[in-house]
Amino acid sequence: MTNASHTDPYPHPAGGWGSVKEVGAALLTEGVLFKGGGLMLHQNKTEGYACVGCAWAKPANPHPFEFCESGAKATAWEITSKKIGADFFSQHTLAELRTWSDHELESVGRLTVPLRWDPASDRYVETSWDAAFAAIGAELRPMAPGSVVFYSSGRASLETSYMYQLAARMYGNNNLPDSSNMCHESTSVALPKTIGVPIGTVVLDDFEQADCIFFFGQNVGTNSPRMLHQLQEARKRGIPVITFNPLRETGLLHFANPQSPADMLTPAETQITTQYLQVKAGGDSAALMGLCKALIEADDAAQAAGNARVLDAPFLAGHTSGFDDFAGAARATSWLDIERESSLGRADLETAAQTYARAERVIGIFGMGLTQHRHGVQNVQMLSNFLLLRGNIGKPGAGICPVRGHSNVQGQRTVGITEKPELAPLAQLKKQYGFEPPRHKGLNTVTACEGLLDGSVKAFISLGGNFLRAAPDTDVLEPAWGKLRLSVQIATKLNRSHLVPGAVSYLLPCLGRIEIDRQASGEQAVSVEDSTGCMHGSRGRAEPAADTLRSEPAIVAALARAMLPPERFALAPWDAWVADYAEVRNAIAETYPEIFHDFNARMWQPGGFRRPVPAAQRVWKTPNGLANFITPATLLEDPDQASPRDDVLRMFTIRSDSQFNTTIYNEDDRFRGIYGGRRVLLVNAIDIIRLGFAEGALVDVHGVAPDGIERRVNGLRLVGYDVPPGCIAGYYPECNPLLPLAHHAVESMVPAGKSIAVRLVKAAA
Ligand SMILES: Nc1nc2c(c(=O)[nH]1)N[C@H]1C(S)=C(S)[C@@H](COP(=O)(O)OP(=O)(O)OC[C@H]3O[C@@H](n4cnc5c(=O)[nH]c(N)nc54)[C@H](O)[C@@H]3O)O[C@H]1N2
Ligand SMILES: Nc1nc2c(c(=O)[nH]1)N[C@H]1C(S)=C(S)[C@@H](COP(=O)(O)OP(=O)(O)OC[C@H]3O[C@@H](n4cnc5c(=O)[nH]c(N)nc54)[C@H](O)[C@@H]3O)O[C@H]1N2
Ligand SMILES: [Mo]
Repeated sequence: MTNASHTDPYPHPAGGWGSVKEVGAALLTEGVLFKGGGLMLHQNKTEGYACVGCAWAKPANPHPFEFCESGAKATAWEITSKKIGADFFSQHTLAELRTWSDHELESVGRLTVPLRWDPASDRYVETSWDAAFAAIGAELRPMAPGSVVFYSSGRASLETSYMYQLAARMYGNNNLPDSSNMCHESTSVALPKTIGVPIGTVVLDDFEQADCIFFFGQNVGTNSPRMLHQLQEARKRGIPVITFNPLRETGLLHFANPQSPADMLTPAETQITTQYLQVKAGGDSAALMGLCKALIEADDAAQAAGNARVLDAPFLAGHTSGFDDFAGAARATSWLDIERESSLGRADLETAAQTYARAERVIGIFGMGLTQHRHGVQNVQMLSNFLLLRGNIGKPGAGICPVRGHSNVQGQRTVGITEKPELAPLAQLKKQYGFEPPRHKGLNTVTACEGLLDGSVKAFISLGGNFLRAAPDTDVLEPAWGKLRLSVQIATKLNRSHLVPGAVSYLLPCLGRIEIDRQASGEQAVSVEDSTGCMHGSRGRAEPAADTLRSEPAIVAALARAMLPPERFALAPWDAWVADYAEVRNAIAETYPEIFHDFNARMWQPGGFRRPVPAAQRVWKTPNGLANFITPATLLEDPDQASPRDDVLRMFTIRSDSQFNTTIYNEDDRFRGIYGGRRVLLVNAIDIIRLGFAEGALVDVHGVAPDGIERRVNGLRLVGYDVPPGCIAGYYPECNPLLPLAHHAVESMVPAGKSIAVRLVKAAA
């Protein structure tokens, strides 16, 4: 990796010709155009395959090209014609591969054969599937169930995920952390308390009826670009979009639809955001409190003057609880505190509040900018409070819209991937399979890391993902990982987590979702749940990278056979499931009839079939049967880390438009105008001078945490950037060594990657 980067502001809209060029380049480099001409036409289509990129909703009437630049890159990356087998590994030791960058590792192509780590030569050597499972089973059978972790990244299908959670529970634990633990877990913890569902209430149709949109901490142009179609349509109707983000993100500023000839031939681009508020990282609770205060005080004034109410009084009276407390807190909060904590001005917040008050149907969209904070749960609840004030939940054109990350991360939770036993249908599993599911709390991402550090976790099974790079405290965790007795990695591409072996380590290559999956009953389909709670079928269309690959359901079933006592394994029809995934769907429907009845028939419904979301009908599945206002505990981002020292900066970690999480397609960040290197920090010019540096200087970044552990990332280059003073941005995963494991959201335990306390030090020569 290099830090010989340069910057070049990106003057163009998101989408547009730049996007078309990038899509072509991505397909070409990976040799995809030659592999199957019409493949991309099947992306996100009924009877086609669901994109392996983000989880944004797939419309019932898709565009001919229902994909975006990011999705095309993800597709090209998965079905690349590059591949590696045993030869590759005979040439490289793990020690050598550990010196490669994330980009270099994945770009060698698809894994094709099952591999066993040979400690004597420090190389992966080819093994047979049978030998691999025999050895893995021999390790797992005698282990204490509590010492084994079953991680999953949010890409695996509903079918695979259901089988995986059942295998883990039959093995004897609820140790099912998933990528959601680092992502939208704050949402899943926040919303059941406020509106009684763990997911959003908005569907695509709502975008057509909304008359105002509020956007918090989500980078739509890069991370869910297909949503730009809904936003563009909404903007063409003239509705206001108000954005809260410390960075002025290209996709949130303007968009040219690469699928519209008119947009491409004329310079006409759509302005997306009508009011852009560059909130300080971690300042959203304060900003939202400002909005709520403005609305509540305007309502007080309207009542005093006998004018029409500003708030939706009948809704507040008939549907909610906790309003008086919350309103009292809002009135009591000073504008001084709000302005200081959000770094936004009162006048701007009042303007935004007025726009909100004029609208009848408001959607609140959010992403990692709210969830990955010490007060991530509270941030989400503040957005919910704000929407409830005018009854903007549970009516058409309005609602709360968390934008999920991985393409099936929401669905995994729906079919039982959770470490929280109370969220899994344990009684039903007991009835359906005749075993006693474990009732104790399992490990989440943070507690699994703690277990790795204290040695209580002895085996780590990864269904996809790149845990070592995605998790916090990289430099602390990596050495601990080496103490594992067993590491089993099920993956499509080589990554860092595969290169830090335990005593016994296997790397098992699987089919991707875009590939044709042939089993005994013929070609199989799988299913996923999108961000709006709609379930879609997905059928692979590309020839597999190798005929030695196995599907994820087949691997999970073989794992179950290897690790479970035979009589326990016999309690579920694993072999029949692998032969025909429709049988897994029947089992899912039996476990969750309300959501998945007639699963096989409904999965190809255009636009997907939606799971019941009672809050969308104003039925509140909360303990008191009402929607709850929750008064925030504090507006300070992190009282624990409050430091009087003014050389401590608040770092937020970001993704570029050339990455999917830890998968780095290339080193450019076109939309932000950063080229040729990710080892940079985006810093306000005033801070650069104030701290005695010059633009372009190399710095070492030191973590500032009360635990006394030295955390560092060395040799980052300072780039003067339009970011609020006191905040700096750096790339994930490169900056993860600076993120302390203990610095995570209250209640949800999502690592607080959007506010890391750091100091900059002149780079050691
Ligand atoms: N192409 C592509 N698509 C992806 C991914 C990818 O890596 N690449 N990842 C997928 C996954 S798993 C996820 S979870 C999603 C992530 O998608 P997002 O939710 O968009 O997450 P991030 O890119 O981490 O950053 C979100 C935005 O929050 C802003 N931000 C940072 N701190 C704050 C804050 O304190 N307040 C506010 N208001 N804003 C803040 C940042 O400037 C950035 O614009 O995308 C998914 N889709
Ligand atoms: N500092 C900081 N840290 C963060 C974040 C942040 O914003 N800042 N974001 C967090 C978030 S939101 C998330 S979701 C996590 C992501 O954490 P993970 O989900 O663990 O990581 P990914 O980078 O998505 O995983 C990529 C790997 O998945 C494997 N893979 C790809 N497709 C498949 C497939 O079809 N099957 C299988 N079995 N394997 C496959 C490939 O081998 C690839 O190398 O990171 C979190 N970490
Ligand atoms: Mo995510």
